[in-house]
Amino acid sequence: MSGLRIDADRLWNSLMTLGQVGAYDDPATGLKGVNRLALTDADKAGRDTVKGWFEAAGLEVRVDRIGNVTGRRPGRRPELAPVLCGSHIDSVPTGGAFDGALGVLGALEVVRTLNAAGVETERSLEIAFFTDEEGARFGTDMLGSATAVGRLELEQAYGLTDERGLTVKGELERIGYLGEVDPRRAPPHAYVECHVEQGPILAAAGLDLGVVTGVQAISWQELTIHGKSAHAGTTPMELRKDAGLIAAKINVHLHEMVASARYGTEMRVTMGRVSPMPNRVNIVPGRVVCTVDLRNPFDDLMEKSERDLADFLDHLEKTHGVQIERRQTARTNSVTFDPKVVARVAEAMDGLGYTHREILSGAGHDAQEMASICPTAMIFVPGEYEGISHNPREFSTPAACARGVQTLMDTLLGLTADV
Ligand code: HGY
Ligand code: MN
Ligand code: MN
Repeated sequence: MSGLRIDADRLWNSLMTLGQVGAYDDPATGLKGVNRLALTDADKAGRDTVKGWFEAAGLEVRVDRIGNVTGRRPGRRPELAPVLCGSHIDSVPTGGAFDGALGVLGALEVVRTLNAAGVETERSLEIAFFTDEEGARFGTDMLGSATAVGRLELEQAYGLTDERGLTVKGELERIGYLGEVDPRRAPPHAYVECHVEQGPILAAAGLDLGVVTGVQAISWQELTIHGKSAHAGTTPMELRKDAGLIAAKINVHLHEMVASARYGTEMRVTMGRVSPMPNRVNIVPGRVVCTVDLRNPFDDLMEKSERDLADFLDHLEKTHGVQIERRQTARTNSVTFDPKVVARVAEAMDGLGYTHREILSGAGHDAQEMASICPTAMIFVPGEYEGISHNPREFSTPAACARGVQTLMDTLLGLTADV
């Protein structure tokens, strides 16, 4: 245990202040939600706010060519690889104040605490927020961190477009975050990320925190179903090529795959976006764009489920006379975090007297990208209301957030002392 204590109120104030940036009145919940969709004006406002806090904390701030922002707190041994921590501040359109923000502002709170105590670390400490972790606007998740580790090529990332055809590069330029630093970063000594669990497990178990051992596999596809638009009243059923019916059949098949448990009992499926055209009451939809999000802790079962889906799409094309375009927009295998860093997170929690358990992450995180270039681990903070997330109801208590960030600090202090 370091003996240094973070300032829980200062952390909470930062979280609530950032939570006001991109805030909106959510009609579905009657709550204030957060909409800081990547590279929008709201994201820019959030970036400007947090970058200003990085600078006020005396950090050497750099913006790279994909818009990742990193603040460096030099240590006594600048020649050694730094320890990195952070997360993201972009959100889904119906987000809460904690997803991503806790990891970035928790890292900032560690810096603020070290500054106030006049503590100099051996290794430098770097804190970062990565561009478009959510993938909710440009279609692929962990965009900034995947570019930083080389899983995505910069030019490929630049060319991604949103539903209005605006490109990542154009939007980075528009909001003033098209930096000049090469995003491919040298491997840090280690990377640690604090994040809300976004699920019910820790709260249900009455535990203080989670020690994250890894992330499950993720597969995102965008399907464009080409049928034939036609009059809803005059077109006999047997003459229709109803793209809406095909999308529904696909969704039912996805849930049948889960119910059959033939790809394991932990497979998760989501058809999050369904956009029919012409989208009018009296026209059979001639085209539907829909998305398929598959998750599975086991890579082999994920691959089998993807093949199952592909075969079913082929079957629909043959039996319904439609054409289904398929575009893989995100694909990551499961990731196992470094056991030694995972152990140091657990030791920090034990030293602080926090209860915890190991847990696999159901959500994707920047940490899964960093794990490909350096020893990595995560800290999960339990959420209220069954850990709901990607919903304005997302909430973790001040005490829970403080426990997560205190653990982050103790873990980082240990790692920066590795020489
Ligand atoms: O989709 C995810 O798992 C993450 O929230 N981007
Ligand atoms: Mn997140
Ligand atoms: Mn998220």
